[in-house]
Amino acid sequence: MLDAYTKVIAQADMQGQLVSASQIDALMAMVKDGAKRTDVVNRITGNASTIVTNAARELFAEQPQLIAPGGNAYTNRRVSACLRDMEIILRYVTYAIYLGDASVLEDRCLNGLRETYIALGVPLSSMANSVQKMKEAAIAIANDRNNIQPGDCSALMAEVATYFDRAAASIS
Ligand code: PEB
Repeated sequence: MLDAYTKVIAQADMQGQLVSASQIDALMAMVKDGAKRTDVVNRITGNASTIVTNAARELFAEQPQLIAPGGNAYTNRRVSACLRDMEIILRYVTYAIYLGDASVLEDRCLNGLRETYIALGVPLSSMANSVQKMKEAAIAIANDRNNIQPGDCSALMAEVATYFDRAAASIS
């Protein structure tokens, strides 16, 4: 499990090189924007249940067959497993955002998840769709311009999007 700092150091170490000036600049920029990163994580975490339930509601409205008899999310037990899965994925995405690196998301959440879903008969494209819906909601909340000091968050928002995209791609 790596973060943005240990990754740069581990790579340089493997190549027997010093960390380069441009890599240090990139890490310095990350430190400078650290408050934005923690704010984004805080906003997503604080709104996690809203993000998950709205995304699930939208998904089931678009694909009612999922919760109809014979659907993979039919019965309350399976709907709750579904909400729980979405919440787990969202939580690991917040870890990746905080660390500035996707390895924790990859290693502890996504690794083998696709195979698990195939074994359980969870429809992969629907699951990936639920992640995309969480992405839209999470970015809307994280990038909400009310009550924040105005600043440029475009790079960070693009980075946040990549973690959701990575999760969706690995299960589709
Ligand atoms: C992954 N999900 C389910 C299971 C596991 C995971 C291991 C089986 C065991 C259980 O039910 O608890 N667990 C989950 C995860 C991690 C983990 C992400 C990461 C570390 O440890 N079904 C649908 C929708 C979708 C869905 C598309 C959007 O039709 C999800 C929600 N996951 C779903 C459902 C089940 C499940 C299990 C319905 C229950 C399947 C079943 O019991 O038949």
